[in-house]
Amino acid sequence: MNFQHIDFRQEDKTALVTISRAKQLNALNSDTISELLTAIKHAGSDDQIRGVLLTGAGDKAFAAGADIKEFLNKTTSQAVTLSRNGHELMRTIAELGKPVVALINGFALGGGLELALACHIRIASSQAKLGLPEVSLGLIPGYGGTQRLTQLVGKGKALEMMLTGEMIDAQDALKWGLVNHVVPPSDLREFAQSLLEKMYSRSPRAIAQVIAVVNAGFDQDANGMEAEIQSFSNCFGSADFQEGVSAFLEKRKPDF
Ligand code: DAK
Repeated sequence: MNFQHIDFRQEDKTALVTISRAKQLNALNSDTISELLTAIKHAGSDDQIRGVLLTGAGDKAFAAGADIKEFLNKTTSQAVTLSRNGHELMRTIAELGKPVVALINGFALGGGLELALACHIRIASSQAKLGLPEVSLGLIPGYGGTQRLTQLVGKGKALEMMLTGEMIDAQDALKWGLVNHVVPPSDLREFAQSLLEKMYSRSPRAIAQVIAVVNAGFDQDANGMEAEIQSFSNCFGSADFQEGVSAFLEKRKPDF
């Protein structure tokens, strides 16, 4: 797939999506958001792809936020379109039935951190710096950050980050539960890929169901426990369940 602001590469079962605006610290302008949305939707609909790695080009930034320079030229109606696309991107990632892993290779600030928060798993390089500095621009996080950060780290730490606008380092992010793992910068890709490989050996159908049911628990219009009951029972009719149980009984690895 050809894009101007991102790089999309499929390597075996993995889609590697890289925001490629390194000079602007991978700041998210509206075209980048549209391209990311197209790429993620494609990854979701292509059966050959079983997982997504999302990162930023260069060694300095994952994404240093929404493109502040673009804010100045936007009319109100353009801002509405930007807002809708951004929200759709975050929702599409969060609801994708395949694992999406953010490789936080540097600054993840503002909308950039919100993008990482929408992913299912976050792996940070030991050099990464994370923050929601919107209050210093007279803004608040607008791509779900107020909610998703609070879900991950709890109200106290989330408020501290959002009210001070200060960055935290990767070790604090790990301690607070904001990232799953911290690794040396050179190990980021390999570590994330090995995590994905474990998931590829499991039932893709069950993986999609886990993501959906966990999300249901955070959706005020849904009932997470009821979603689990439905989803769990639906697994019994699936070919993946037949294969998983047969493989166990036949003492072999399942072939999903
Ligand atoms: N936007 C545009 N350009 C950016 C940028 C950004 N967010 N961050 C960095 N750059 C550009 C710099 O302007 C500079 O470009 P030139 O001057 O060379 O042309 C280049 O990237 C390198 O940056 P620095 O020279 O500043 O690099 P340093 O190492 O000195 O500093 C830094 C790195 C990350 C500390 C610094 O660049 C910085 O503070 N960046 C801004 C961080 C920030 O405030 N991010 C935005 C947060 S607000 C919405 C929903 C959500 C949002 C918006 C709308 N709706 C619902 C509509 C989200 C808002 C945000 O993300």
